[in-house]
Amino acid sequence: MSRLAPQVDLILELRDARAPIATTNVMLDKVFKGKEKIILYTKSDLASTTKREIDKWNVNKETWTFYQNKSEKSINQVMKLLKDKYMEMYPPPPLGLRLMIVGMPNVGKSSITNMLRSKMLTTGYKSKKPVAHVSKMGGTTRKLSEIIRICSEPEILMYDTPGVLLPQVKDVTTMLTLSLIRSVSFKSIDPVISADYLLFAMNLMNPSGKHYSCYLNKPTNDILELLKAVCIKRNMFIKRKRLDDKNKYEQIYNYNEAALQLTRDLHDLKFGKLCLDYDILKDKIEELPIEEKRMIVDAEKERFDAMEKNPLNRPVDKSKPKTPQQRRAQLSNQLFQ
Ligand SMILES: Nc1nc2c(ncn2[C@@H]2O[C@H](COP(=O)(O)OP(=O)(O)OP(=O)(O)O)[C@@H](O)[C@H]2O)c(=O)[nH]1
Ligand SMILES: [Mg+2]
Repeated sequence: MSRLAPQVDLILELRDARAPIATTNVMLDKVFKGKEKIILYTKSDLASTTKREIDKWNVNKETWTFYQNKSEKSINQVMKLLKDKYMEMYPPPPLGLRLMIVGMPNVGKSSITNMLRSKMLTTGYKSKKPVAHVSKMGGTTRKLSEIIRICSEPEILMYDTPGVLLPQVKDVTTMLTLSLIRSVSFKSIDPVISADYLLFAMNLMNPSGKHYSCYLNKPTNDILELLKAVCIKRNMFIKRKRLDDKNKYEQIYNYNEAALQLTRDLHDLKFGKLCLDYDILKDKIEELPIEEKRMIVDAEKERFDAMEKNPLNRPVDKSKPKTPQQRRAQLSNQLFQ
C-alpha cells in the first residue's frame, strides 16, 4: 500500500459506524500523510451512532459521511463527494482520479467497491459485474486489487485493499468491540466474554433492557441470567452424565452456544441499532443524571467483585480436552478469565 501511495490522489477511509473510534486506524494516516481523504462511517443501517457523536470526535475537521451499502441515497452522496473532490483538484490529475479504499477488516471496503462500480460506470460499459469478493468475516480480501475503473466521466480508478489492523489493539474493550463487529476473528475470544460486553453496551444504551426484551422481560447486568433465557428460548442444552450417578443424565445450559447466538442476533439486527464503541458509550454515561450513573457504576463494581471471586460463575470443566479445537478453546478461556 505504501509503495502505491505516491500514485494515489484520494483516500477513502472506511470505519464501522457501530465502532467509529475502535475502527480508526492511525497507521493509515501515517502511510498516506498529506493525501486528500474522505471518511465513510459504514453500516449505518446497523448503528445508533449519531452525527453529533462523530462530530465530537472529529478533532481534525475531516470530510466524512455515514454510508449504508445498497442504499441509493447513500451511494449518490459518496459519488457526489468524489466528483466534488475531483473538481477541486487543480490541475486535474492527468491520468484520472486514483482512489484507494482503506480501513480495518470487515468494514465494507469490497462492498462499496462493487457498489461504486455498478452505479458509476456509465450504462453500456463492458462489465459492471462485482469485482471484489465480499463475505461476513474479516480478512476476506487478502491482497491489493488490480486497478478498477469505477467511473469513466470523469475518469475515476480505484484500488480495493485488504483490511489493516494496528499491530496492537489499544485495550480489552477495543478488542471486544472489534470481535463483535467481526473485524478480528471472534473465534479467538471466549464468546461469553464477548456477549457480556454486548450486554454491558446494550444496558448503557437503554437501561430498561429494551434491546434484549425478545429473551428477557426485565433488565439484567448478569450475563448468565440472559444466557439462561436464551438457552430456554432456543432449547440450547448439553446432555451429560450426572456426577453423583454415572448411569443417569442431566441437562446443563449451553452457555457458549447461547453466547454465539447473541452475536448472530446482533448481526441480524434483533437488538435494534447499536453503538459498541466504549469511548462513545463512556460519553453517554456522562450525559446521564448523576443517580443513574451511580447505579450503573455500583452494579458494575458488584459484578466485577463477584467475577473476581468466581470468574464467570461457571462450573469448572475438569474433563481433558479431546480435540485440538477443544484445547484451543480451553486456552482462550484461560487467557480471558
Ligand atoms: N448491514 C450492512 N452490512 C454491510 C454493509 N456493507 C458491508 N456489509 C457486510 O459486511 C460484510 C463485510 O463486507 P466486505 O465488503 O467484505 O468488507 P471488507 O472491508 O472488504 O472486508 P475485508 O476484505 O475482510 O477486510 C459483508 O457481509 C457485507 O455484506 C452495510 O452498509 N450494511
Ligand atoms: Mg474486502
